[in-house]
Amino acid sequence: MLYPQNNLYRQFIDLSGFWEFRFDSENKGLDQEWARGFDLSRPIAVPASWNDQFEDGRDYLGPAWYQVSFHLPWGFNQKKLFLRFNSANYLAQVWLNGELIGSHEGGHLPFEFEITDKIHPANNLLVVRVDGSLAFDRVPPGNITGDPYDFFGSHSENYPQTNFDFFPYCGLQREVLLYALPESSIKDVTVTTELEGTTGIVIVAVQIENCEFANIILSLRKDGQEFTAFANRIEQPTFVNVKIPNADLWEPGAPNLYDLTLQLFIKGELVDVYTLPVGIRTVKIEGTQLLLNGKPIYLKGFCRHEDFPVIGRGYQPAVLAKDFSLLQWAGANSFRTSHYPYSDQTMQLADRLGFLVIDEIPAVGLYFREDGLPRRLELCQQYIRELIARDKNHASVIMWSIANEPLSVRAEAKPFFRTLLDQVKVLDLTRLVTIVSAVGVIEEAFEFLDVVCLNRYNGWYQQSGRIEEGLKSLSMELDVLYERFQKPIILSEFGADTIPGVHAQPPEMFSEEYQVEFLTRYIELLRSKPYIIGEHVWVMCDFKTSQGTLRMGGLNYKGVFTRDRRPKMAAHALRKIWSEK
Ligand code: GCB
Repeated sequence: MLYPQNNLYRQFIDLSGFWEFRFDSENKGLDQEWARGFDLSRPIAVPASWNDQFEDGRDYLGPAWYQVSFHLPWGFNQKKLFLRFNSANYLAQVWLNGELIGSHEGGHLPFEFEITDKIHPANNLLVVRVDGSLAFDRVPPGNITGDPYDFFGSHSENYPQTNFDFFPYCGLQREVLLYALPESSIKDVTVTTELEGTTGIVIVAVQIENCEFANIILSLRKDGQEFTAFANRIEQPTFVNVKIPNADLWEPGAPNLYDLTLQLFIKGELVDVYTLPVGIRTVKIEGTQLLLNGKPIYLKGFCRHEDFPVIGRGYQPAVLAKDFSLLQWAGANSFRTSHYPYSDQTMQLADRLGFLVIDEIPAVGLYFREDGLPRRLELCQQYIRELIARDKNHASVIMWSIANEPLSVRAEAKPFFRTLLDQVKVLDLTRLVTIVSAVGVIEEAFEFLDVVCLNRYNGWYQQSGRIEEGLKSLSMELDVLYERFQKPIILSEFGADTIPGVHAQPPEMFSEEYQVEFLTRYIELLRSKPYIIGEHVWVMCDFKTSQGTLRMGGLNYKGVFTRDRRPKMAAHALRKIWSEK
């Protein structure tokens, strides 16, 4: 799935701005045909979650309706036209000029529809119904009766009743794009890279739409150097290899990118061009080491959330720029997209600025009671398909995470994850796969994985106030885990809620000193274990979640930065550690 771009052959426009909006709390919009246009609307900003834009909207989870009108821009005539939604949470149905053009389930991943035959030159009406309700058979799930979390402690009294710890923000949270392609076009490109000594090998698989025979010219450019290759026959896909002697490799600290340009010719005429950045790098596990370009690398960084006041989970370029500059300032080299795929732009910046990413599908809070299990499996399979289609060409992505903290103590979990893992390996053999677990040694599905990820809060939820004691049991647990599975381990979450400005000596829970002590002591322990390949602190910034007794003001305060991106004492402590080693 190629991100739309503007050049002489392709165009896109962003339909972001103020749209018209209406809540549908009585669920009467479908019967009353709001799909043809509705009244009594109010203006809403797109992209952004709807929840924090209105006084009466925070806890309303859907359904709700959006509409906007637009004209076909100059230059879009005589082309194939598509509408692309970069994400809508959770269930979207889309009508253009009164006609249903499609629907999509699941937030955080893009979907698109061809509209060539449905669009008018002027006054098009686009209507979208978005339903963000929480339900037991959705992924991630919510409003589950009984207590699926009796293993960890209950989320069931939280409001809204999510099965996960972040606010279930809803709406058109990323941009909606209208884009145009030529009649025959480059439909998809898959780039993988290998190394032979110092020679980089770039393997490009090209899918062409609507032409039997064509020629492709492919060029890779960097710093005035150019490497070209040709393909004359079109098979689906067509493979083209380019060798780059003494290649400039991509890695944190040196995120070298080549510009890959594909040109599609039919009968000698140039009909389409697509350009994308390519980082040449390899990733693999050898013994207990994570190797990037054949050299061991240790992951230092954070889990994050897409979360900011007022915009909720909405895409906001300035917030993203700030977050990357804070990652750099702290000396991080990596992050995990906990607990759902982040915006396309996040991935583009990670490539450009040299961050390693563990890319996670929105499979958080999974549980394995029979009710709705086949449907949850199908949704996870859809998310894996969509995520790999979207992110497969990003050098930054080194690992796919297929779940966060599944309640996988039941036997059903093992075949469930075997199916997902096999699917990932069919779609992408070049990256690693993990599950981020809270159950640890009893997670039988670990045996299928490349890397074990473990979340731990000893000294916080357990051994509260006693970091030393917590670390002792963690140390033993890590050794047992390694002993059993013989795989490298990332401590993928560890952290302590911290109220900025609260101080205590000796350190006490919720104080800034306690967070410093907690994180630094954890890191000391992790660095003493040769099979540990990374440390990801929970969490980069404070973030909004459901209301509950553990979440003061509806916020998770484990941020090393506040929700408005100011450093707590721990941010300075991490910066010191991560800039030294
Ligand atoms: C976890 C979850 C994360 C929570 C965190 C916490 O294990 O993966 O979503 O926010 O703990 O703060 O409790």
